[in-house]
Amino acid sequence: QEVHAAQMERTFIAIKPDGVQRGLISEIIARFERKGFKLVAIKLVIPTKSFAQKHYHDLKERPFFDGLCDFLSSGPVLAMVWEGEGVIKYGRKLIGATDPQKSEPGTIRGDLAVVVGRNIIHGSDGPETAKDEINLWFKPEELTSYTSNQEKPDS
Ligand code: 3AN
Repeated sequence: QEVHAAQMERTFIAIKPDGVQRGLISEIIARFERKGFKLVAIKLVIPTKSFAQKHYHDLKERPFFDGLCDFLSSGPVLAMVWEGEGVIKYGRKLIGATDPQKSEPGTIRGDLAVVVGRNIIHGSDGPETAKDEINLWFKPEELTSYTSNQEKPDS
């Protein structure tokens, strides 16, 4: 029978310079992999400040905007696209609340971060921002399409 959807849900996830610098890449990727989400794009980039401003444009009125953009452009960011049923919302759940003082133990920020200005990871907050952020960070040809083992019904 036909089981494929038109386009499986995708989200943009980035490990920010503090997470990369602290050596948390494998720890964070492991959590998304073990959950069963599928990595469809990944690259390490140092964004320019103007690129960071585009990424965070929704926050431009906030007092921390300038410092936040300086920080995002201060070193390598691991940009990724993850795919799977419910990945946008559940990805946020894996990440935990924005302020690491409020994120639950067991979440990435709850287990690995202490302050909001250094909360190590970004995840899209909804379907529209996911689409915009994927388009901002990746060219269409950088997004791969394949079937992972976990998706094969008889494996
Ligand atoms: P989230 O990353 O959980 O979606 P947003 O979109 O409200 O949270 O904030 C984006 C980023 O801005 C956060 N990851 C954090 O690095 C930074 N940020 C948010 N609130 C503050 C704050 N009060 N002071 C400093 N930085 C903040």
